[in-house]
Amino acid sequence: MKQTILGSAVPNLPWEDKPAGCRDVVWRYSGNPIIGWNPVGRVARVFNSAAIPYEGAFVGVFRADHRNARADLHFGRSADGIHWDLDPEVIPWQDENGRPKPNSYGYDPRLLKIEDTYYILWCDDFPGASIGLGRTQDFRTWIKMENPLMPFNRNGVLFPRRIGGLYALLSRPSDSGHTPFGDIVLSYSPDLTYWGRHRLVMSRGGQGWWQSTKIGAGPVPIETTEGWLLFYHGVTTTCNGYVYSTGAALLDLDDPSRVLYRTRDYIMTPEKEYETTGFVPNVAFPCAAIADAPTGRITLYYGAADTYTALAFCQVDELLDYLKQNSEVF
Ligand code: M1P
Repeated sequence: MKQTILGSAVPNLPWEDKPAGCRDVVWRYSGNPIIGWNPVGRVARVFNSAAIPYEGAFVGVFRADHRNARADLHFGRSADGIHWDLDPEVIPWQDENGRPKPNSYGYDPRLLKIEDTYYILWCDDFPGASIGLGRTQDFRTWIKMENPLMPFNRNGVLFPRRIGGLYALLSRPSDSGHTPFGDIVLSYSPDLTYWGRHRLVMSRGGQGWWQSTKIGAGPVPIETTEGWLLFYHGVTTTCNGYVYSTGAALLDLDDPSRVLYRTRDYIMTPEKEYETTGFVPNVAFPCAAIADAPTGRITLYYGAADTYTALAFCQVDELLDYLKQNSEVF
């Protein structure tokens, strides 16, 4: 069998086959949501969170909205990627000199490994929304690094390897509120501190209204033989507020500001009750994707209605075929 995903095997990937008769290219886990209301301590809701394989099991960095409605980041572990043991305390960030450097707030984390270090990106308070960046070697000592970009900005997502010798970062310049605009931009850095060579990757809009208001990168891009597979959120504005759906795109491997394909239609939109009903209705917001390279299986972790954590699945070859046949690049 040809291997499309350039990555590792994850033999214990959480997975469920596509249900008979399902016509969608992405399908949901029948046990959703995997994290419900009030999972631990002061934490009321856990959603828009990130997980990766680690030492034969899984670890995650979770967006946890506390009972005072403020968001921060918590660490968690899981044997199977489905049942999570969340730390009741927030991640204890420190600066480069070991002094405590707590977040004012933190949300929408992404988690990845580059070379021998694990990196966490999140929406940080600069003041005002900006990209936060931190690192850890062991998920015990957490070092907060320089903010990569000036405020306001959200949805920072690093590529899992250097491209042309440089670190590459997707972000979505924004304002400080519930931003009514947003496109995906690429920036490069030689050292994770100084960023430049900014390029527009994708804009909101197109024929489909589902991504007419704003778009933002989702999980860390997956390297495939055909390009970087990027899941992203697309937002439309209705008379009752924003609706967050999920799309996918394929970016050029050497120059990821070049969009090769981009889904014309959403691949997932709020349909299930746990997506349409909650603290913020009508949100399906992916922040992590774990791929099992030999089988081409991809498991998405997404936040539902700013309340729940949920799983969805797809097969890389099927998704790439779908992308090629149902693409709109503008
Ligand atoms: O409430 C919906 C989403 O709103 C914001 O998303 P974005 O800034 O990308 O548009 C974030 O607060 C996100 O966490 C939330 O799910």
